[in-house]
Amino acid sequence: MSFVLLALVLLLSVFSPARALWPLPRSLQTGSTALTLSPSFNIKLSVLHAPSDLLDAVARTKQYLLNDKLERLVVGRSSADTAAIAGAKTLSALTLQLTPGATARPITTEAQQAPEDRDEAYSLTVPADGSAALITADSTLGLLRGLTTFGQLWYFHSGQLYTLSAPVHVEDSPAYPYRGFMLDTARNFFPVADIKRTLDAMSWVKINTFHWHVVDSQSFPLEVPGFTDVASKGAYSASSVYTPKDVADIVSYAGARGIDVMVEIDTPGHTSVISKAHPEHVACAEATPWSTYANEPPAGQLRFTSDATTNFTANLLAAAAKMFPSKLFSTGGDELNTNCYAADPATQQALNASGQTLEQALNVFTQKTHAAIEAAGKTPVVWEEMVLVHNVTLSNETVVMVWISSDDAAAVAQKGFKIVHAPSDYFYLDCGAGGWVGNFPSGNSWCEPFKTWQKAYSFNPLSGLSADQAKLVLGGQQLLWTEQSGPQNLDSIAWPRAAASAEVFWSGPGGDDDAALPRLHDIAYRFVQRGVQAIALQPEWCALRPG
Ligand code: CP6
Repeated sequence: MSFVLLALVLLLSVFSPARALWPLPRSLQTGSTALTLSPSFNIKLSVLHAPSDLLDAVARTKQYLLNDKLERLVVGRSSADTAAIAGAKTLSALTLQLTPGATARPITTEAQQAPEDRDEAYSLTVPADGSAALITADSTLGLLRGLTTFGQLWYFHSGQLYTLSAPVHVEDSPAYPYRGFMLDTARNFFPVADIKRTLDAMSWVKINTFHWHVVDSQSFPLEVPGFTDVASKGAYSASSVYTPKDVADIVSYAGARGIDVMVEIDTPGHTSVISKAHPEHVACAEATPWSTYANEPPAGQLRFTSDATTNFTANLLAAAAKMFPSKLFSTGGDELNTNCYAADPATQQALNASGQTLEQALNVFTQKTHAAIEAAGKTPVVWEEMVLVHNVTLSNETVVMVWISSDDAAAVAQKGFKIVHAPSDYFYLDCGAGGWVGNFPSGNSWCEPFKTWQKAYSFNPLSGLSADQAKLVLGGQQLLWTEQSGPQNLDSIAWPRAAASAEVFWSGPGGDDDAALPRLHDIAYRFVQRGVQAIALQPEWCALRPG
């Protein structure tokens, strides 16, 4: 019995050094020597012409170290550890070094490359003897990821920051190049400050893509130059609008945190609100009952059989694309309702005149809108229906988001498209639309079962895929649809749950829930310290153990 206990304690002391790290580095070696962080601790840049966003990241890291105060040891308990800290060596410097020959480009520039081109690898060494710690990387983005890990190593006790696991050596790089988080700002509006706070939280768990589902049928809060009437007539209010200045602010805030902003202008479905400014481009906006013509109210879809509407859409997308430096741009393509077009005289007339089927017309529309995206130097991203339901012709480069079921990934990969996993059965944070009674969401049918962090954490990106299909997986993301969410519950519905996929796609799948919980608890604690109201996953008591 006491042997089992001893074995358990030994096991805990082997695994506990990683308790505060999220996502878990891909290679981690730790010792068992105590080390404290000097009050005059300094981060030195051994980087020629360090870009300002790297300097800012250094300043933020220092701020977090001073601020987090993550307590694991309680005064009067764990006297051996307290004594070890009292007698520990002190770390007074961390050096950041770019690999010789590498250029110090802004983190923002590195982050805004195509997913496969981003270099997020770094190594981190924290010696046990108090000599300077070191982060090395080939890119400033890698240095940022290293800083994020460094900031997770430290606990707080009696006025001091310490680790009990020196020396530390980390060799790290992500398993997948796309690790995202999606926010819908159309069902309910989120002020810029909420989005920035979310970007901070994303960066703390090394999420690198903000999929911004900015507009939908209910509201159009994006002010697109040349198309300002769509937002002025389609936003919920004059203040519920993202101006080009707001967008630039969000994009640069994200970039400095190693995050690319991929915008989605969902077409041709989910576009009812465009009818406010351009009724001629929207079919069935007034059709009743809405439930025959759309999955949620209000019904209304772009008249893609019309040349004028196709040109309008291509120009709108091109203008929106100019606002975002990302290489990715989502044109949506989900949940198209064919009843709407069957009931639309203008669409039927156009089809009769051209001799096309609806599917052929959709193909032409998609070619033209995607050509506009490609002319802007970007790769189109679509929801899975474009491939599995409509079978439109898409460039091989197109990225397909699998959402209806995780089981659909193989069918998409079979067609040779790159995949982002966004499955509703694992990764939906919200309740979606639920059912509807009249014009109001009713019940939370889509929430059932609620997707726990454990559910998201159990996702295997390669499940059901052949070796060739597996190569097409770019990564994945959790998603927050906001029919029943708003700024008030943003933090608590998203965090720390959305950290689950961040680890799956950085560290790889197969993590054990019991081993993950203390680490997730610790990162959630830091979130709260830094102003993101992540929810508790366990009684605080559980964390107040030595380790
Ligand atoms: N809006 C848009 C939505 C959803 C999708 N697209 C959605 C569908 C089902 C559930 C949740 C959300 N609300 N534009 C699907 C990609 Cl359960």
